[in-house]
Amino acid sequence: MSRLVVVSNRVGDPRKPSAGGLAVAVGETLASAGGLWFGWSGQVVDERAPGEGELHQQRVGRFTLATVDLSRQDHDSYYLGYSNQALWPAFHYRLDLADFERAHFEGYKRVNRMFAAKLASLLRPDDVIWVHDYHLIPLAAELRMLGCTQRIGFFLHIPLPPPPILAAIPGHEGLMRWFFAYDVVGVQTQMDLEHFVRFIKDEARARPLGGDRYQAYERTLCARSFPIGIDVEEFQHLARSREALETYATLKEEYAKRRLLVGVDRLDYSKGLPQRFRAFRELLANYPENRMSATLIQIASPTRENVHAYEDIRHELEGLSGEINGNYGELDWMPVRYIHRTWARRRLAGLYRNARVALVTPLRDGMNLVAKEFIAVQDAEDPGVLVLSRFAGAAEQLREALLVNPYDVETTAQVIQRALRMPLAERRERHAALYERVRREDVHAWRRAFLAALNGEQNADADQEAAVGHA
Ligand code: GDG
Repeated sequence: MSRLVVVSNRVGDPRKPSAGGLAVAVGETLASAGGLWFGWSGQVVDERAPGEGELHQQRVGRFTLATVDLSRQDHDSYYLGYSNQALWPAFHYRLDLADFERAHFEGYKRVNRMFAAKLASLLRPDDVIWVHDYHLIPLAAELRMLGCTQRIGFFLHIPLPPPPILAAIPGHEGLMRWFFAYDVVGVQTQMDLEHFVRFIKDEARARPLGGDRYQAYERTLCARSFPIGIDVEEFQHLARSREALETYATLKEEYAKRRLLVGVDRLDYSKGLPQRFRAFRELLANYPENRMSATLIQIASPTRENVHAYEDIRHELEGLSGEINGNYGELDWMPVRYIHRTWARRRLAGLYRNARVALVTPLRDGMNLVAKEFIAVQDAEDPGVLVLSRFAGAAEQLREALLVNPYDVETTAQVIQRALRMPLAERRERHAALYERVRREDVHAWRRAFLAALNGEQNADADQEAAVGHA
């Protein structure tokens, strides 16, 4: 059986409860079948020269974690610079926020080259390599230049914008060549896939070979959508933990007479937080029955704080929550609880379960796992309502949520009002349909489908176990 090699910018120890979706998804496979997980160690070393990094290897159960440190210059150009100030905004349709500085682009290529060199030294001829996300698009091309002929797949966790936006990225022709070094390119949604296919046909003159196969630059790739899911059982297990139950009990008591709305996001401009706060303000202004009652708890966990655009959004949110609380708050009721800290994952589960309404209203999102986590832990007899942006990847699957256009603040407020007033029978019916899909299309189905495609299996159906990484 081939060995699975997973490559992602950050690696995680899947045994830790803080491990996120990817760690859980690939960790389970690696833990049972063995393999290698390769990525950045998370360490930045000031005295190191650009393009150099020390390789660390650690045995974790049956698999190996291999990580590389980054020099300060590499970290700033590859990670903060090109990945998060050029590709992240551009792929989230925000060319206005993108900074295509040449030096950052050079750093991005340099780090991918360095990662490829370190990784190549660890590879075996029959390995199957699964690369994750926008930080590492050139990795396969670099590996190919070193003579690697293994099957290599790429999964993009963020959205793939339409061709005119991609075409605005300087050097986008190079992006195409990088993609064609992979055997499989996976995206989150059908819409992302349509964008990708249009782009490779228009810009790389890719020739369709039938099915989901395309040929260009003397290579053939398979392009397909693989919507990522969550580990439903793992999250339900967290919801039964002591911390989750404590959080649930505390909130239940405190908000006995109120109606709780929740939002949980990394503090990122793609998540539509100012628009969400404005919609909530509109709700209080237009539907006064919600005053002294509706309370929005917004967890906005800090990320990438040293990127300028993130500072602006933080100030905007502090201003908006202060304004709403100032205008509507009473001695014994604060409409917005804005928490700019990371919460324990277990507590999140308790928070979701208390909420009458979840507001998942990104302006653009690859998938959005919070929407699925919320559905997974609702009480089926008395479930909360999901208000979901039509621009989240999750909206392609979660059709029974109340879908909104987050830019349309007034209509979003109307929809939130509808969610708050939704009769029990309708809540149950919608939840049952959503839960069924979240459970069926979970993270394990996602992993199996991707690995089956990467193994070149004809019928890469989610129900089939892949030969590689058979968990
Ligand atoms: C990328 C794509 C795609 C949030 N706050 C806290 C916390 N979280 C957890 C949530 C959830 C995860 O972080 C966020 O996942 P999302 O899917 O919402 O978004 P991104 O982080 O932007 O992830 C996205 C995803 O990749 C997977 O492919 O869906 O579109 O952008 O699990 O619960 N966790 C803890 N404390 C917090 O305060 N512990």
